[in-house]
Parts: sequence; structure tokens; C-alpha cells
Amino acid sequence: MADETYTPPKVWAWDQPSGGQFASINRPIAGATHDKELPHGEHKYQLHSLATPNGQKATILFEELLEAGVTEAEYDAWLINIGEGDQFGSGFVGINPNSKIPALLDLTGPEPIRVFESGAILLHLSEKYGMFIPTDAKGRAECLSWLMWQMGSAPFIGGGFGHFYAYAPFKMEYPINRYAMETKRLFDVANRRLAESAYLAGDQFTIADIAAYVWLGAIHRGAAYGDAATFLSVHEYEHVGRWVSAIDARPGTRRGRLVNNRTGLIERHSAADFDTLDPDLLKGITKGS
Ligand SMILES: N[C@@H](CCC(=O)N[C@@H](CS)C(=O)NCC(=O)O)C(=O)O
Repeated sequence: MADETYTPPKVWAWDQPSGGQFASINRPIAGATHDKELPHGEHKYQLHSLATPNGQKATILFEELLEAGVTEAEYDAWLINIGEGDQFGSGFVGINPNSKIPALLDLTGPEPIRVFESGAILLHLSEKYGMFIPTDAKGRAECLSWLMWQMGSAPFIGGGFGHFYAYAPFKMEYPINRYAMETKRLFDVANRRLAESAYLAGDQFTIADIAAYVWLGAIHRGAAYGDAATFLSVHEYEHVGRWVSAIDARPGTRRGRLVNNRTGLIERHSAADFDTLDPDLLKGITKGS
């Protein structure tokens, strides 16, 4: 059982740092902390992000669209350093009042459209180009169901398991047990689904796969939360492993994971930017990316 006890006061107050990694950027209020305009490039899509799993969803879809020949999907990707508080600058808050990456400005139409929440960005772009989302009612419903499943469950993996297992100031048995159990259950949900179909929504690779892959793939290959892959025995989920390997091999996905990434491109403004990288980075997935 838990080895720490705590009696909450009648009214919670923000009077001390919570401790742990990222404590300095956590606060209980929304809104901008400082004035800072966002930079602007030449393309019709301006993405402001970072290569966390949620950020990679957007860059993977952009690179997959470009890989599929959708030249209108050219984009500028600017770095938002969440450790430095860039997400609280006035320009960023203007396109995402929730102050979290990724956020997109779509300038393809008569007026600018802001899109925030990684799932909304995936839907916005896939529907616009009619790609990576099935068009028949049954396939679309399956795709949206798995997309929303991922969006709803990511906080239990990242904010729950990842936080208490890797980032909290000390290890607490109760929350680690609770969220390890839930994370393993989610792996099992995906594993059972992937035992019956190649991808989450069926035979085709869709935005539901992009959303789930960035989270499950990072843990599966041992790139997230220290030794979480061993702790959670993820090798048991063999169908998830097969699916992660298949998606790892996609050139668009490989490029997308390297954008806004300190081991890849800090910023991305053209396809030629990838030529500046070590070719080995583009040939395969490295553990740290
Ligand atoms: N539900 C959001 C979550 C985004 C999110 O949690 N972003 C994190 C990085 S992965 C972030 O920007 N954190 C900064 C902060 O919390 O201040 C989405 O999927 O877009």
C-alpha cells in the first residue's frame, strides 16, 4: 500500500511547488504570462509544436500527406519549448487557449483557422484531403472510435503512469499500481484489436493509428519513461509489436517523428531540411527519437 499519507485542507491553495519534473511550468490558471508573437513562415500551414507524442501526431500526418503526394500539405513547423514556458506566450495562447502543443494555423482559406488538440488537427487535415480516414460510414465510425479512445486514454498513460513512474519527486506505490494497471489494460485493448485487423480501424493505416502509435510505440520500443517497457512487460503484446514495427518502417512517419525534435530538426520549413540530417536517422528509428 501507499507509504505516504496526506490530509487535504478544506480549500486547496497554490502555495507551494508540487515537486517533480515539469513542476516549474505547472500552474492552476490559464491565459498568457507574457507577450510574444509567433514566428511566421511562407507555407499555408503554420504548426507550433514539439516532438512529444502529441506533437508527433501532427508532424507525422503532415509528412504522410506529403509522402502520399499532397503537395498542398507543405508546412512550417516552429518549436514551442514547453520547458521554457513558450506555451504561455500571447501568440501561442491566441491559437491554443489551453496552452499545450500542438497548435496549428491553417491559412489555406479566406480567413485564418486555428486548430488545437492533436486529435482535432488529425481530423481537420485528414478530412480536408480525404486521406487516412475512411469515407464509408462504418469505416469512419471505427476510425473515429479508435481516435477518441486514444485521445481519452492518453492522460492515463502520460499524466498518470508516466508521471508517477518517472517524473514524480518520489515513488508512490498506490498511483503507480493504479496507472500501470490501466496502461497495461490499454495495451491489451490494442493488442486484441490488432490480433484481428492489420490496423486499428481495419485494413488501412489511418489517423487512429497515428494517434495511438506515438504513445504505444514509444513505450514499446523503450523510449519513454525510463525502463517502463520492462516494468510493464510490453513484450507480451505481440500484435502491438507487429503494428509498431510496420508503422516504424513508413518513411513519412520516420520524418514526422524527427520534426521539432532536438535529435532531428528543431524547425522544419521544407522537405530539403531533412537532407541536413544524418541519413541513419531517416533510415530507421533510433531509440531516443
Ligand atoms: N489533449 C492535448 C494534450 C496536449 C499536451 O498535453 N501537450 C503537452 C506536451 S505532450 C504540453 O504542451 N504541455 C505543456 C504544459 O502542460 O504546460 C492534445 O492531444 O493536443
